[in-house]
Amino acid sequence: SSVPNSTENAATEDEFGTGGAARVHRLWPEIDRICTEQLKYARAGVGEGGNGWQIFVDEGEMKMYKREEEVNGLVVDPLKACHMVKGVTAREMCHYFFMPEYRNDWETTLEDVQILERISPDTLVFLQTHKRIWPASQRDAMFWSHMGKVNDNVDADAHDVWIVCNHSADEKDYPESKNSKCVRVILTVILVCQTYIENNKTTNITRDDLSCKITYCSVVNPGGWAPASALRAIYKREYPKFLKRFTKYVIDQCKDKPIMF
Ligand code: 16C
Repeated sequence: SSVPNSTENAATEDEFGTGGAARVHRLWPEIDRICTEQLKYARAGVGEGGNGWQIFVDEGEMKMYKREEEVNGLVVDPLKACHMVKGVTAREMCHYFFMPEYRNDWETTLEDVQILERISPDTLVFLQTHKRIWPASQRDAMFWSHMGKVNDNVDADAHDVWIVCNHSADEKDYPESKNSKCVRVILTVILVCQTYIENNKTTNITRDDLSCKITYCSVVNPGGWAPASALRAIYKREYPKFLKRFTKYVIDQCKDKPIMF
């Protein structure tokens, strides 16, 4: 375009495919920066053990890696998971991960979900209360969530790339989110999905031609005391359970619906 900085151009050529509404919000510079940073982090490989990633789940296409890290005595182990599923697109995966109406169907650790702000159709602020794990205090999480299409042409072999990025929001921006019975976790999560089409077909594409490559990265700081060994045992059980349940859910939801690119 000859007007690279116009609002109209921003709305159509944004790197994450976002419309104008989110772009004028006070949180947009942070959302844009964290999404770019997390996408780069998700794309970086796990190396051959040289950079600290240790595999802890190896079940066919699904692999999960962790790095053991602690901050002020709290376990904050970063996680990176890779998976490949058939029959769905990147956009479909991200749609079911992002949209609040489906969350209770696949997320098993939730007690309550509230939407604190609708910044735009693809950018929401959530307050979630999670199930309590005895003997630790109950946790909640307050985070913005952004879904977008990636248009940076880095993954040239993929048909398309979509992301959802969730990142803790600042309590001072949402003081009403305070709930005295919960300890607040601090989280950064990205789901990156790439669609692949068998033989690069362009016509008569059916679900049998589709594969979706998934990269999911998360760092969760428990925010307050939780026993390290229990916490590691919990996430080793909960992350594989989440990824299997979520991907099966999306496949089931999509199988009789038209393909959404
Ligand atoms: O990314 C996922 N879900 C998204 C949409 O909900 C979003 C949520 C992230 C939740 C982060 C965890 C919050 C703490 C949960 C407390 C654990 C309850 C377990 C109850 C078991 C009966 O990005 C999918 C998230 C998959 C969650 C895996 C669980 C990770 C546990 C990490 C340990 C947290 C500290 C707990 C301290 C007691």
